[in-house]
Amino acid sequence: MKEQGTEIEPTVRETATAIAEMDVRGAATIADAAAAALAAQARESTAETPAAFRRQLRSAARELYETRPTAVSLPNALRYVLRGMEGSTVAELRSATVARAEAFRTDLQEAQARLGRVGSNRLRDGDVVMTHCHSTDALACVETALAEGKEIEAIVKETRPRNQGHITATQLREWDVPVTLIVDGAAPRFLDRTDHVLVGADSVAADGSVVNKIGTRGLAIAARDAGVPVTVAAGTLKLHPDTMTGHTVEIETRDAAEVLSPERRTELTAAEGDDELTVANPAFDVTPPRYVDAIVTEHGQFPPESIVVLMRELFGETTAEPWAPRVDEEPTDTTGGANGTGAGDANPPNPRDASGTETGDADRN
Ligand code: RUB
Repeated sequence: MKEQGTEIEPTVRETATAIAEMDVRGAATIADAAAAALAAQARESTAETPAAFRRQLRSAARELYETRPTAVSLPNALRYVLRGMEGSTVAELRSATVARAEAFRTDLQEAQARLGRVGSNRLRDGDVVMTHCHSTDALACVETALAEGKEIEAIVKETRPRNQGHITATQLREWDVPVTLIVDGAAPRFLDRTDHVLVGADSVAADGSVVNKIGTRGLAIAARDAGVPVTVAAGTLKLHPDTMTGHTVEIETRDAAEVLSPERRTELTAAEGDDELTVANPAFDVTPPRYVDAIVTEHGQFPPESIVVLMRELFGETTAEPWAPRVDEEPTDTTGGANGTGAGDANPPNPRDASGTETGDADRN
């Protein structure tokens, strides 16, 4: 059933729920799912006018956008797809939007394969990599190295509270990589037999700061102390255009129950309803560029401090919320809905070509 008034297709709502509840997770996978959901919205829309069609697509984009705040791949994907929403009839708009979403998804896959080849160059036969969380970009580097005949071993941090390290361990075992699974606190102890720390990113700021799963920063600092290089595998979809104009990256805070179940909380505290035991559950942290050796993208590898050069090359002059109408777009309607007003033209941030503008910094959480 469609919800009255919004005309958002059920597929979009299902995808939004899956992202919010982390059934779909990881920056690249979220972007892919969001593009697929916009394609579904375009295909299934019963809009009778171009204005109604555009309004629905923007509402769908907003619904998807509001699921999780930290991975910039999500707004980047939405903006890219909406920018391809061109045409003067509903049929034209529909086919252009679907084609754009499909192109995005194909490009994303190709970009990850290219990134994997770049990242694999950093790995030698016999290397031991330490991973944190589950990153498809990081794993693409390992996959290519294996395909090139290199033997790779992995030390996999479990990554509390949601243990995404288990997903990484499963994938690596499918590829027959020897895996040692460790609790997060054991990482420094295992760094003396690690050749590379290899992690992904949810967002990369213009100053080269890397926003990734909570615990990445501590791992990178420990790795620097141990003399182990830190490689961040992050396709250009993870470059955060707004940080070029000084915006910070919002760090998602998740439910306390992920860390401490209500039952366990009751066991820990004598008093019923004791609110002096506070649980903090930030899902991501920011690793300053000085702890990162290289950011590996599908366009090559970069010292973090120079990622801004790539961002300037890829992005345009301004960005806008993904649902903002483009300046060259004819006015659609004035009846509300989710279409923004008067915002600038946002060039498309996708693995092939992207959008944005000057230096900034990520949140220092
Ligand atoms: C996932 C996470 C991953 C990045 C990169 O966090 O931090 O390292 O998203 O993943 P969560 P990828 O599980 O909370 O979404 O390389 O697959 O884009």
